[in-house]
Amino acid sequence: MLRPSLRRTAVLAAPLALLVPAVAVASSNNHVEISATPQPVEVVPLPCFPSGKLTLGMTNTGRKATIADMRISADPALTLSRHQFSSYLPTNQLVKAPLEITVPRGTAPATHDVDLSVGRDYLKVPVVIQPVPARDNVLLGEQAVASSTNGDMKLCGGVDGNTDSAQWGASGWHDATKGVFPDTYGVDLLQPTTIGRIVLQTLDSAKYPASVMGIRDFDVQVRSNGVWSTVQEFRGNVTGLLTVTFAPRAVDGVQVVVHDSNDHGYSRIIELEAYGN
Ligand SMILES: [Ca+2]
Repeated sequence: MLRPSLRRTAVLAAPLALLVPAVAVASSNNHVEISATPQPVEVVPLPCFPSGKLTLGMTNTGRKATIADMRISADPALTLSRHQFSSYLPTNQLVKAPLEITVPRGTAPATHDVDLSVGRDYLKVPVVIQPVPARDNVLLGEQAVASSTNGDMKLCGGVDGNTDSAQWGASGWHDATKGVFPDTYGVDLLQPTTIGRIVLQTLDSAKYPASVMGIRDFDVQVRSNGVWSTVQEFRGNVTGLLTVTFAPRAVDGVQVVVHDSNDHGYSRIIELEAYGN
């Protein structure tokens, strides 16, 4: 479908060149190479699962700098974070932009395409919708909920499976209300799930130890039938990795209520996990 229609556009562009020189120069002299990695890209139908991340690229292989517009479209089963990527393109320089692809929970495994086009140039990227993986950590990829999220951070960062404090910027969460507490971070579960152990990682790296940047005073809570109850309180904490165990119970939510952090600024959580035992 895409190929013939693009050819038609290319053929039509030639006569237009006489009428609209500015457009014609760009389309006849400039060739834009489109790239996308990885291929195929995999998507898991969970709200916070770390998947469906594509890096788009445009390289102007013509002799003159130009401005290019990449059009991005896909099967309606896929939700795209953008439908256009526009950029000034110097010659022979790769210009990149991220594209996030998500699918609703319950979407059946299948392969679809994302179609990328710049003028006459195009690229089809296969998107493989995976089955939801079996998970010991029942919070992994589920819907995160927070009192606020700092603009540089991702709400899903605390349930993305990445517990590495060194990758804090890419995979952690912190609130947006500096010096104002409490802050809450947690997960809504779709249905009651039995858990008996919660593992919490606050920021704790060589550069940013928990004793300086981690959360200090906080309550770990679970929700059953709409009511939150505290399973453990921490006060004066200076440790990065914390485990809370309790008599297993069915819960539909887990959260951490932070009353203070060691820098008295932000509440930083790298990962929140929950297990059956
Ligand atoms: Ca994380």
